[in-house]
Amino acid sequence: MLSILDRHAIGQLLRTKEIDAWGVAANTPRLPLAPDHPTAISMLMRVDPLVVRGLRHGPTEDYHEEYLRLNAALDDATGTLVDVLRVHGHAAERVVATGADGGNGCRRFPHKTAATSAGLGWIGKTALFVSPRFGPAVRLATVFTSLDLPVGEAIAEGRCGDCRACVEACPAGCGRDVQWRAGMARDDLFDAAGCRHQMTLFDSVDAQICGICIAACPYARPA
Ligand code: B12
Repeated sequence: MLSILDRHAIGQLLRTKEIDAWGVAANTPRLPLAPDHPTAISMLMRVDPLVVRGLRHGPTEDYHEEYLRLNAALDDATGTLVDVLRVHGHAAERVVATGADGGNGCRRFPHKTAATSAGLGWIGKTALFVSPRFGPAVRLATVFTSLDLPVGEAIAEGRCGDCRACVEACPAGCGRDVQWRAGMARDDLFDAAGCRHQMTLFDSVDAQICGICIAACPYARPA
C-alpha cells in the first residue's frame, strides 16, 4: 500500500494503469452535475493513432474494439484509485468512462468539465475535449475525492482559432463553428441530437459510435 497519498503517489499509481495524462480541478464551487467532494481528478487515455487514422470516413471495427478497451481500462484505473483513496480514509467517488449514469447511480457528470477545469485542454468546435498533446483522440474519466491536492490552472476558452476542420468533416453538420467559452450551453456549440442520429446511420460497425470529428482534428495528426 502507498504510505503517503500525495500528488506524486497518485501519479505513480495512474502510470501503472497506463493513464496518459491527468490533472486536478477544484470542485468548489461545485461544478455542474458534480458530486459534493472538493477535488476532481481528471484523467485520460489516448486512442491509438493508427486506429484514429482509419476513422476519416466513419467508424471501424478497430475503433469499436479500441473504444471498449479504453472504457474498460479507464474504469479499472478509476476503480483502483477510489479503493486506494478510501483505504487512506478519504471519501471518493468515480464517474465511469461512459454510460447512462455515474455507475453508482450518481448523475451523469460530463468528464470534459473536469478536464478543462484541471487545465488539461479545451473544448473544440464540435464540442470535443481537445488535449494539446493528443487532440480529441482521448477518452476521459473522473474521480471526485475529499483529498486536498494542488489544482491545475483552468482553461476557459477554446484555442482552435480559425480552424474548422471538425466542423467541415462532420457528415451531419453538428458543429456550429463557434469558439467555446466555459459555461456556454452545449446547444450553442453543437447539435447533439444530430450527432446521435448520425451514429445510427453507419453500417460499418454494430455500435453507435462515430469518430470522424476526432480524426479531422490537426492536433490528432501530429507530423
Ligand atoms: C451522452 C454522450 C454522448 C451523446 C451527447 C454528446 C454531447 N456532447 O453531449 C452522443 C451520443 C451524441 C455522443 C456522441 C459522441 N461521444 Co459521447 N458521451 C456522452 C456521455 C456518456 C455523457 C455526456 C453528456 O451528456 N454530457 C452533458 C453535456 C451538456 O456536456 P458535454 O457536452 O459532454 O460537455 C460540456 C461540458 O463539459 C462543458 N464544459 C466544459 N468545460 C467546462 C468548464 C466549466 C466550468 C463548465 C461550467 C462547463 C464546461 O462544455 C462541454 C461541451 O458542451 C460522455 C461521458 C461523460 N460522462 O462525460 C461521452 C463522451 C462525451 N463521448 C465521447 C465521444 C468520444 C463521443 C463520440 C466521438 C462518439 C464515439 N465514441 O465515437 C461522439 C462525439 C460527439 C461530440 N462531437 O461531442 C467522449 C469525448 C472525448 C473527448 N475527447 O471529448 C466522452 C467524454 C466519453 C469518454 N469517457 O471519453 N456522446
